[in-house]
Formats: sequence, structure tokens, C-alpha cells
Amino acid sequence: MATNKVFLKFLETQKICDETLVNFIDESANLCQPDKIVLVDGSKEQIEAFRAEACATGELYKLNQEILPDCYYHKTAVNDVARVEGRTFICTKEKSVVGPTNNWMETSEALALLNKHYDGAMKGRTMYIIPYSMGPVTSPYSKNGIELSDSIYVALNMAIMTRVGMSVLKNIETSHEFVKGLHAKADINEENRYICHFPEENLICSVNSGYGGNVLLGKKCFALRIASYLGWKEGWMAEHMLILGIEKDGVIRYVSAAFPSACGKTNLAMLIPPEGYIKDGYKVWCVGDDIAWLNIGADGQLYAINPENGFFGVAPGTSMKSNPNALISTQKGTIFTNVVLNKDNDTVWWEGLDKNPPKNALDWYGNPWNGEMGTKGAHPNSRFTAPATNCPCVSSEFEAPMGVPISAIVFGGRRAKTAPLVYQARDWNHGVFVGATMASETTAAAAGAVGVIRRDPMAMLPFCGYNMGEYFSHWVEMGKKLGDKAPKIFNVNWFKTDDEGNFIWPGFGDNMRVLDWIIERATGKADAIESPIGFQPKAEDINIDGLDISMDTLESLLSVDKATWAEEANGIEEFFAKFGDDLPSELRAELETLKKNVQ
Ligand code: GTP
Ligand code: SPV
Ligand code: MN
Repeated sequence: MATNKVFLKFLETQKICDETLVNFIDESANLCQPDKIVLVDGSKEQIEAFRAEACATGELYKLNQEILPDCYYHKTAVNDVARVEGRTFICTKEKSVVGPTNNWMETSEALALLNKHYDGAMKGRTMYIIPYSMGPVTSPYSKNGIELSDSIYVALNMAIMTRVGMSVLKNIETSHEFVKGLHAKADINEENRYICHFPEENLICSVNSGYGGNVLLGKKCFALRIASYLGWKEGWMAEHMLILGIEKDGVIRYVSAAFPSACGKTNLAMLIPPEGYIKDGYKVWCVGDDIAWLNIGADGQLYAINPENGFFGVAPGTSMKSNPNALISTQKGTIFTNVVLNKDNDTVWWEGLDKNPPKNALDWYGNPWNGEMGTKGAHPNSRFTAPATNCPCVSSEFEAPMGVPISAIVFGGRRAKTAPLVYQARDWNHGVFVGATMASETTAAAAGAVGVIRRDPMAMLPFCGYNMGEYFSHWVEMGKKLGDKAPKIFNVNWFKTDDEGNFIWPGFGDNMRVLDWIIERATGKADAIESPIGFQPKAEDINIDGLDISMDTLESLLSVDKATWAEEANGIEEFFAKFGDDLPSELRAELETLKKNVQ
């Protein structure tokens, strides 16, 4: 109580008086009872002090500062290494608001339950007040958040992933708008873990976790679940999409792409084109690797901003070969979570980094480990938190307040068989259908079984903050507003496998070959043939120069098997049935067309 009063006085001296803000801090502190309250001002000095403190308590481990300057290592609890979809809730007054794909709790019931877990949860701990902006502080599309957290790891991660500091507090003093977030680690008990979103109250509550997507509340909780709801109400869209610029002949065109978690967004966003393409002057610029906020600009086109300021990327598989831009981004100012710690030189390692695993290391459990043990050293969902400005191919438009104009939207997932390498939707509504019927094999990014096919519309199944049927309608409405200025919509699949289960398409940098066709189509330059599921390239229109792939293999990558797609249509029909009358008639009509086309 006393701490609280002192802190509120301090806020007053800083001219921070927004009533909602002061009450939120006051009430949360009264409830959680921290010993100390600290305002995160975003200054270099404070970050440095936090790092030192976190190292002193063992929450962070300082890595070799000569090899990895300003880099630190962190390990989460063994039961707390991924998002927990089963314990993620959208809380509203009426259940109908959240629809059939979300876990629901009634607002006041959820608050009562959470309050029990928050009660005294910060005793003996420090509560960090983290003012952050999703999007460049000067952008009219950006939004403010305040996260109260008792984790110094969260404070340090938020300072990489978002724009943190006093300018945000000043913004709140004038706009009086912000999303409230309260996070308490409590005792990391998974039975009592709750990630709750209250879109009607602009509130996020997280308890009993210390892992990434569950606790960095600006990311999935705000920038997708709460923001998708706000976008629905306000006429814009928050999507699980990377944003990249493709430079060709001195012109840069922008593409946004939605793939489910751990399905290749970070990799595509930082792609390095194959040699022949580089010679021809192609270059890829990264605007964002995970989330896009899409608004219709004054000229009627769709514009994207990346609300984030860093990358929370999957470590395993990241190498100088697969994604040099991502790896270089992690060489300074980065926090590594649940990777291997090399005790010989205080550096980090993970599966797929190189062929030289350390000899004397600790695995992600913290147990002695070396590459000969036959077990995995890094958790498959181990991550790096790296500043976006580290990225060698970061776009010059990264801070652009109005964002970048989008020429094409791409959907995709992990499908071993059904989906071809690429196809284009016939028009916007067909594109919405293509996104709405996306399916993918599950990955380690969420707790639960891996490799199971599930429908994941627009890669938003775990992230849509309201009824997904309404969400589909919102997409249809956005298309009406965009009219002939709407981006063209495509679907890709890098993950088709042969009978032995090997990926057929080389992927990574070679995905440029597919993006090339997409851009040509989006700008009306390339030809296409009509297939039962949409437009497709002629095999000779995908450049395979320098690839170890035959024309026959390429044709099989592009092939669409009617019988398989007839089965797919049945699966879609079953999935759509979930939404009852909330499914827009436009999508029902598209399903009928598909069924006819694959007969
Ligand atoms: P989130 O951060 O969870 O949203 O993941 P993401 O979509 O950004 O996925 P990311 O780019 O981190 O890739 C995840 C995994 O997919 C890594 O193991 C990559 O090596 C692998 N991957 C990415 N692109 C390709 C590709 O083109 N082909 C193949 N075969 N694998 C890929
Ligand atoms: C994802 O799972 O899609 C991620 C990682 O980007 S997390 O921030 O944990 O959601
Ligand atoms: Mn993601």
C-alpha cells in the first residue's frame, strides 16, 4: 500500500494523470501487492541496469560480449515453453461474440477467477510498468498499451519487441486510449495458467506463465486478439502476416503473407533471392515477420504497418544457409530463450545452426549436454528476441507512419499432399474462401500434438478475438470497400513431401521463384491457366534455372488432384458447419463452386 502511494505521487510529478491509467496501476498494485513498482522509461541506462539485475538474480545469463554483444540467455520453466491454446480465453458478456472457435468465459466470472490468482501474487517482487506502442509512435494507425508485469524478462523483451518509454505515456495523456495488460508469473503452475482477453474492456490478463506469446502482451494478445476485434469495429484488419518488399527493376512491391506459427513467415520475410535473381537486380526488404495491421489509405489502396519493433523468431533451423538475415539479426542486443548454452565460450547453439554442436553445454532443461547424446539440445520452439533494426534487409519503410501499399496477399500452410506449390484466387471473395479454408500440420509453437492437420483460417485460429464467422464477413466487407484496388490473393505450399516424407520443393531463398510469379500476376503481367481451384502458372512460368528439379517434378508440385480436392471440399463443408448462420453466404457459394469444379 505504502509503495503504491509513493509511486502514484511519482506519477504526478511526471505529469501522468490519465485517470484510467492511474486507477489501473493503483488497483492492480493493491491486488497483486508488489514490494516495488518501477516505471520502464525505455532509456539505455535503465535497460543496462535491468540486465545487470536480471543476471544477478539468475533470470538472465550474460553471453560472451565479444562474440555476442549485449546478448543474454534465458530459460523458461520446463512446463512453460509454448503458447497454451487450451488455456487462452476470450472473455465477453455474451458467448455469441467469440463464436465456435474460441474458448469463452463470461467477463465478471473470468475477472473473479483471475483476481483470486492475482491476489498477493507479486509479494516480494517488483511490478514493472511498461508503456508501449504497437506501431511507430507517430503513426495514426498505432495503438498504445500498458503492461504491468512482475517479470524483468518481460520488461526487457517488450523493450525489444515494441516501442517502449515516456513518449507513449505522453501519447496516453492526450489520447486517453490504451489497452491494459496485467501479467503475474505467480508460481508458473500450468493448472492455474490463464491467458484472458477482454476485447469489450480493452484488457488482457495473463497469469502463471513466463513464456513469450503468453506474456509479451503486445504481441499475440494485443496486436492480434484485441486488435482484430478493434479492426472489426473500426474498419481495418489485424492479421498474422509477414510484410515484405520485392525490389525489381528499381520498383518495390509489397506482399503480406499469412502462414500458421512455425510455417515460414520469418524465413520468407528475410529471404535472400537465388544467385541468378540477385544478378538481375532482385532484392527483398523486410517490413515485418509476424503481424500486419492493414488499413485502407486515402487513395483507396490497402496499406500495412508492422506493429512490432523486433523479431520473436524460432531458433531451430535458423542458419547462415537457411536465413542469414535472421541469424545476423541475432548477433547483438538479443535475448535467446530455451536454446543450448555452450559453456566453453558462453555462446548459444540450436539444431540446424551448423554441424558443430558444442562439446560442453547445457540443454534447454539446464542439464549437461553435448551433440553426441542423441537428444535435442534446444527446445523445438526455442526463440530469439532480436531488434528489427539489426536486420540487414530491414525496409527503409519500416518506420513509415502510413505503412506500405500491398499488391498481393498470400496464404499458406504445411500440407504434405493436397495443396499445390502455388495458385491464385479468381477474385477477392474466392481469396477469402482460400484463406478461410487453410489447413496446416500443427507445430511446436503451441503446446499439444505436432503434425496433426487442422483448419487454421488465415493462420488466425488461435488469434482471432471474436466470432470467426463475423471475421470472414469482415474480410468480405473489406473487399467491397477496396473494389478494384484490392490486392490479388494467392496460396502457396512449400511443404509438399514425396513418398519418403522429404520436402520436394527446396524452399527458403528459392521461394523467390514463386514470389516472382505472384508479383507478375498481381501486376497483370504473367499468364495463368485455370485449374479447378483457381489460376495456376504454366510450369514453364516458374523459373527453375540452377535448381536440381526436373520439369516433371515441378509439374507434380503444381498438380491438383480432383479426387483429393473432392475430399478436401467435404472437409471444408464439415468445418463450415461449425459457423451455422454466421458463415457469410459468399463463402457458401464459393464452396459450391469448388464442389462443382472438382466433380
Ligand atoms: P512463428 O514465429 O511461430 O509465427 O513462425 P514463422 O511462421 O515465422 O516460421 P519460421 O520462418 O520461423 O519457420 C519455422 C520453421 O519452418 C523453421 O524450422 C524453418 O526452417 C522452416 N521453414 C521455413 N521456410 C521453409 C521453407 O521454405 N521450406 C521448408 N521445408 N521449411 C521451411
Ligand atoms: C507464434 O506462435 O505464432 C509466434 C510465437 O509467433 S508466440 O509469440 O509465442 O505466439
Ligand atoms: Mn507467429
